[in-house]
Amino acid sequence: MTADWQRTAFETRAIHAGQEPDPTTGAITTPIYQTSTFVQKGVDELGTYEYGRTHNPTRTALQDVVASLEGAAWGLAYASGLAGTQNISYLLAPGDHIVLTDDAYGGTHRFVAKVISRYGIDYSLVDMSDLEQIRAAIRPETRLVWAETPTNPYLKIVDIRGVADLLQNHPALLVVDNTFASPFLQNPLALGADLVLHSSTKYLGGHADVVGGVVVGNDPEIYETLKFHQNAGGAVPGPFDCWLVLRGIKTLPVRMERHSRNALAVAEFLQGHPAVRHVFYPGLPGHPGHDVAARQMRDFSGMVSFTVRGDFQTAAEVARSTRVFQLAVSLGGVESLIEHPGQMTHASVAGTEAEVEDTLLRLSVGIENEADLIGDLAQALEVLVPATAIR
Ligand code: P1T
Repeated sequence: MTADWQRTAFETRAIHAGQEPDPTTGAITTPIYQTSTFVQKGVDELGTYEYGRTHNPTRTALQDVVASLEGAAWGLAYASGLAGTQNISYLLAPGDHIVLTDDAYGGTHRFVAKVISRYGIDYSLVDMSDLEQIRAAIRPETRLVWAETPTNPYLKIVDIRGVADLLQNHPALLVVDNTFASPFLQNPLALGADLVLHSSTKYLGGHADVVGGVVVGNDPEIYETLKFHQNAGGAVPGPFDCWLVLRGIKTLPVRMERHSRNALAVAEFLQGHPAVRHVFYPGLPGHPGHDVAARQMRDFSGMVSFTVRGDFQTAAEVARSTRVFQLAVSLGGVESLIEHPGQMTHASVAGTEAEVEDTLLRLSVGIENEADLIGDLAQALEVLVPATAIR
């Protein structure tokens, strides 16, 4: 007997939804169906599965659990977050227009500005923490409004319900990249979004050992279009990668609680430090998006950005000097990371209107001991920032 998982709480669904014991062996853990093809009953009689690009049972389990956690009717898993973004772009046609957050992951900006713009799709970048700017940017031919919240790397907050209300009488779809929040902290569909994208490389996977993406939604026609193009294009995840994300998701709630707690402590520490100019963390009461975040998120997640007093060299020196925080792109794993967006994750936006400050550093605060994390930042800031830079 199994429970009706949809009636259970998030923590229970994270472990069980889409993951019934294996029907042939009773294995409690969803098997890695490492197979490229599935035997048919006859030439015109398929089983449930047919070919590994089209679908795979381990992938189905992953799609079902993320859909359940986001309150969605369906989910599709991809080879990366950007493969999911690319798949969504197939909903567009030449002449269409996108409104994109001016503070998106650099790869998302690059995909819109340097790839699909070549196929007759125009775009506007706006500060989506300001609903008026979104309203002003929407055109009759706008077909996608693409939000991230919190944004990457400035942790701006977009009022998801506010944007959905703006689009009520407009055919544009609202896509929310929910990577920085994870489904444990924020469910955009419940706030009026049409599609939710995750880079499952981040919090869903949670252990910096897999690259993947997931898109969820409710509209069956959009599902059919995306599914068709995914199969036609082929950017699908392998069964083992799906399994890694499935395993990560089981601990998502406990990890997100610790990420959020550690990040708040780190943000409070940085805020009081003389070598730090500004701290960006929506959990701080002084953050301009704090009230909206408190309304639409369960907690504030593990991403913290800050600018240092000084110049690029000062920031680079701090990034080189941490010992617990490892210098690397990506985020959302159990281990803490530090990076310089201007040179690393957002290097592709240099020279565009989306450029970031060169004194900006971004932290993915992991689930290590809080005092170790703060001690590490303290030694990097206090020992390595030249005294002359602290003014
Ligand atoms: O790397 P990939 O799985 O393709 O996901 C792309 C992506 C999409 N959305 C957001 C908000 C992201 O942060 C990313 C990837 N970001 C990083 C690698 C980074 O360090 O910011």
